[in-house]
Amino acid sequence: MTRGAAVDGAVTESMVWIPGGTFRMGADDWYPEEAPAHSVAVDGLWMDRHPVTVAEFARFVEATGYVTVAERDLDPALFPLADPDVLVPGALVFHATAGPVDLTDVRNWWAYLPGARWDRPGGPATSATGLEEHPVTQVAWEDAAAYATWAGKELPTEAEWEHAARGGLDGAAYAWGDEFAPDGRMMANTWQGEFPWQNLELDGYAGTSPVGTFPANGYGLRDMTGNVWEWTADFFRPRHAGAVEHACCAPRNPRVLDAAGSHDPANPIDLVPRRVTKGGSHLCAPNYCHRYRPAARQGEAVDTSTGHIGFRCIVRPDRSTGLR
Ligand SMILES: [Cu+2]
Repeated sequence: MTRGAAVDGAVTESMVWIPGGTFRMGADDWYPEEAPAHSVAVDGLWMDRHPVTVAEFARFVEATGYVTVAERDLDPALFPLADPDVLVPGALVFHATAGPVDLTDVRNWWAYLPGARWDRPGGPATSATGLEEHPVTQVAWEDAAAYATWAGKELPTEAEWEHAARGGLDGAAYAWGDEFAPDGRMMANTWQGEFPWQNLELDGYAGTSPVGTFPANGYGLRDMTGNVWEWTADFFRPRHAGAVEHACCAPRNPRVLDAAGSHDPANPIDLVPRRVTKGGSHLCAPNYCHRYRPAARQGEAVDTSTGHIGFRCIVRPDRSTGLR
């Protein structure tokens, strides 16, 4: 296909062409959910240069009247053990602690704040004024998918996202190579210092940052690492499917469409399926979560809205010519 053929409708200057190819997906030397590393082939596609911003999401809400998951009442059937009185609209907001805490209990730094939502991401007393060029947060998976549909786009699969994040540096630990801060330069918005109490802000930001603040990867994409985790289309599995070691037989455009098996085994009463998020966030720190890498992945309940998850969209060339 040619670039020109696809540049109409939803595909604009805000997107970049990601060439297709075969790459090593996953990693064997980090967290178990990233293994096994295996060859995967994906087709070329158009991808948003940066995560969807607050300003972009505001245009969507203004045009459609869309109400995000964090603004809706919660379904008691999904929370059988919860007191219905506490099932009020809201979202998860991070708060730094005064000192070191038990890192196995996320409740030490996450609080469910009634009234927190995409345009009040820090809680009801906050606003998104001044954050217009930051990634939108407090969006559940359904919100991301609804935005994508409105924009004439889609959410990427995990394989598409990871291939794009690598920027052509096949097998590198980071999106820019194997060194975290080459020549001392911070390449992404992550957490430096001891999470969750000591944020040294060597990268200049305690929270999210305006999209495009940090260098682009090899494909011209910004913020594929850090700033916010990004929703993908795939349901989560605790490991990648087994490796096929011959390039001839690498899975092509794999996707995980089955919600069964995506649930958190540590939380058997949780009936909400999980989708894959990618890229790590401004809260990823070496002492807690070294996930500011293309191979890193987390399963997130689809109804979760937090201050460190956003998304970006893609357009596949087979669809792009018919878009308005
Ligand atoms: Cu992390």
